[in-house]
Formats: sequence, C-alpha cells, structure tokens
Amino acid sequence: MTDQNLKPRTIPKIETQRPRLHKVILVNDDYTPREFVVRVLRAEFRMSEEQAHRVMMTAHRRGVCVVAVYTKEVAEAKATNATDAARKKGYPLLFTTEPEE
Ligand code: TYC
Repeated sequence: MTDQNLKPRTIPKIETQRPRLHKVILVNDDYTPREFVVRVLRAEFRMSEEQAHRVMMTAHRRGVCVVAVYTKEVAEAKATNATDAARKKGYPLLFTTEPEE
C-alpha cells in the first residue's frame, strides 16, 4: 500500500445552475384603451379574461405590474411582440423586461 491518496481533492459540484428568470412588466399610460390592454395580455400571455383584467387594473392603479416570468429570450420576445401589437394600432402601450433578483 502506498500513501497515494486516491480520493478526489475537490467534491464535484452536482447542482446545475438554473437560468436566471426575467420578468415581463406592463407599464401604464394614459392613452391605451383598457380593453386593448386586456386583449394583448390574453393573446400574448395566454391569460383568462379575469387574470388579464386584474393585471391591467394593477398597472393602471400602481403604474406597473409584473405580467409573468420566463427565460430571458422568451421574456424579451413576448415583451417585444406585445409592444409591437400596440404600435401597429398607434397606442403607446409598453412592456419591458428585467432580471429577477
Ligand atoms: N390607463 C389606461 C386608461 O385609462 C389603461 C391602461 C392600463 C393602459 C394599463 C396601460 O398598462 C396599462 N385608458
């Protein structure tokens, strides 16, 4: 028997890092009709009428509302699609994204 130590010196890290999620945020404005905000939320974020109405009213009253969280790419794509749908109708409605803490 030699005194060679066959044990690994470092314990391998077995957890895998989950990708950081990003929030999609709905921003209030004074011009976009409420019904249009609800329609966009339903179409792009697959919300029920009730959910979409609640999210729209939260943004309306508080200025912003977190709509959902996704991976960075999905959050950015959905925010861009939803914002573009509003631009096509001439509304200033805005969806932004930010990383979760
Ligand atoms: N404030 C808008 C209105 O009174 C409705 C609205 C709600 C617009 C939420 C944007 O993110 C928004 N017509």
